[in-house]
Order: sequence, then C-alpha cells, then structure tokens
Amino acid sequence: MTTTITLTGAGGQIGYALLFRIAAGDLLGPDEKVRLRLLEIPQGLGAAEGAALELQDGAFGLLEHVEVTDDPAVGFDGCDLALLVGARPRGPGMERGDLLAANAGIFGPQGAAIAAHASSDVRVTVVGNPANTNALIAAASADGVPAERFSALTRLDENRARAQLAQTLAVPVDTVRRVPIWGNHSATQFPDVTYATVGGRPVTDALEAIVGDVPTWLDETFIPRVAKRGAEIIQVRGSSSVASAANATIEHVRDWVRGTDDWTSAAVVSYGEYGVPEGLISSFPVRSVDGEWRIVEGLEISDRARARIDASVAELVEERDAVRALGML
Ligand code: NAX
Repeated sequence: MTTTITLTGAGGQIGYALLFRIAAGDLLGPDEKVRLRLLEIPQGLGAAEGAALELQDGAFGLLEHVEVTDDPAVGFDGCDLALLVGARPRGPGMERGDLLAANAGIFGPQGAAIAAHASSDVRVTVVGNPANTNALIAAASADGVPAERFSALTRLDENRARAQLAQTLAVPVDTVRRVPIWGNHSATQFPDVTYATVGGRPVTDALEAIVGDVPTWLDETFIPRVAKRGAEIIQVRGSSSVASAANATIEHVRDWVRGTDDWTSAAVVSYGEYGVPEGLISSFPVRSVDGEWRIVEGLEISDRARARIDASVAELVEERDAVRALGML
C-alpha cells in the first residue's frame, strides 16, 4: 500500500525534521510506502526543493515519490494525510486580529483545496499556529469533508507535561500516563493530572510525597512550566521547538491512523462535550478507535479544573468570534 502525504510548510524547520522521519517509516511503519507532496509558498520553494533532493539522497526504500509545488490543487491531489504546518508567524507590530486574518487567508483556501482534491477519507492535522482556530477555519472551508477529519496538535503539550512529571517523580516517562491537555494550544491550555497515573498509581499521591502541597505546585510550578515551555525553548535555544514538535506530530498522526491503547490529547471538534461549545476545535482527552478520535467521556471535572477549562475555551470562543467578525468563517 502507498499513502499520499501532503506537508505544507515543507521548507520550514518542522517540515525539515518531519520529512526524514516520515520517509524512514516512523509515521506509518516499515511496510507502508509513502508519496510526499510538499506544498510551499513561492519564497519557500527553494528550501522545500532542497529537502526533496536530500530525501532522494537518503535512498529511503519506502519513499515512492516526492513532488514540490506552490499550487494547493497539486499539493492536495489524492492526499490521504495532510499535515498543515505552514502558517504565518506573528510579525513585528502585528495585532492578534491581523494574525488570525492572515492565517484565515491560508487555512480557508487550503480547506477548500482539500475538499476539492484530497482523497475521500483524508485526515488533516493542523500544527501551524494558532492551531485550533486554523483547524476550525480549514474544516469550515472544506465542504463535504466531515469536521471529525480535522484535528490540531496538542500532543507536544502533553509530552511536555508527562516529561515534567517524570522528571519531578524521577521515574521513566513512559510510566506516566493519562495527562490530557484541555482547551487551546496556547498559554491558557490546561494540562490535567486529575486522572494521571505513574506505574498504575495516582500521580497526585506520588507527587504529594515529593512536592508537599500538590494544588499549589500544580498552579505555581507545573501548569505554567508546561504552558510556557515553548517560550523557554526559544529563550534557551534561540529558536522555537522543532524536533520535539515534529516528534509529537508523528505520534499524533500515527495514533490517529493506527489507534491507541490509552488516552492521549488532541484538539478535535466539540459536539458540546464537557460544556465546550459545539463546533469549536478544542483539546480533550481522546482515544483513537477505528481511525477516529473519540473524546473520553464521563470524567468528573473538579471546580478548579472547570475554571481552567472554561478560561481556555473562552479564548477559543474569542478567536472564533474574531475570525467570524472578519467574515472569514
Ligand atoms: P518556519 O517558519 O520554519 O516554517 C514555516 C514554513 O511555512 C515556511 O517555509 C513558510 O514558507 C511556509 N508557509 C507559510 N505559508 C504557507 C502556505 N500558505 N502554504 C504552504 N507553506 C506556507 O516555522 P516552523 O518552526 O516550521 O513552525 C511551523 C508552525 O508550527 C508555526 O506556526 C509554529 O507556531 C507552529 N508550532 C506549533 C506547535 C504545536 O504544538 N501545535 C508547536 C511547534 C510550533 O511552534
């Protein structure tokens, strides 16, 4: 079998990190061949073409074909998996409304091109920021493609949260499970440890022995550290997260296609679950079953958690309303 994967922003940093992992089989396994379509804007074509040359030099047995284009109709032709990484970054003096409008101008036409040219069971993962609202715009512009086929990346936030817990508890990271992210992929996100476990026991019990007052540690140390980790990476590294973002993207798409054996996090369309207004693309605890994200339902939400979820969802509502006011939704 061959899967056609379209990557937008393929000439950028995350694109460069993603391409070689996809070609090496990290996304779909060692038996699935891939055809890559690299979609860029004209200024990014050189970098994408350079990456395509290097892909050739990688002599990857799974890589059948690479095409570089700046035409969305060509880029999304026959696409099974779309990774929308390319976005307009916030420039100097740019207001939030300008940023939303610039990205609506990218993700609206891309959603339309996906509807017109992608395969009928296309799955679209949005990484480019503001990821949740960009996914909302793309989904709204993709006539005939169910909104469930669009999701936005919050897996990097979840990985950061699990890694912080593992470090604090001095345990291997894969023993820490069920740490969902709620809401927006932004500083208002809520990494939730209520149901988290470490080696099968509640994380909150394990934390108590180490940090003492768990609610204070969560509010003052853990949640801000996770929510501001992107800024910390920029400060230390001098550039934003790249390989960790590419890694999270691989994990998100792989889980979506192949299924999960436990909870993870993804921003998916709400049908009113947990009081999140219908139609928003918000992060939830999810499982992936039969190639579909399913929100984990029936969880009891404490008042503290409720306040944090509501604050992040309020930000998503504001973003949606701003895009609507511009007539772009
Ligand atoms: P770069 O600036 O290195 O690359 C972006 C690329 O997108 C550029 O090559 C640019 O030419 C291209 N591009 C712009 N508009 C395009 C369009 N209309 N069609 C196709 N390509 C287009 O950014 P990079 O570091 O790769 O980050 C990409 C995006 O990921 C950014 O929006 C960034 O904010 C976002 N991130 C999202 C994360 C998440 O967890 N959801 C984490 C990492 C990252 O911050």
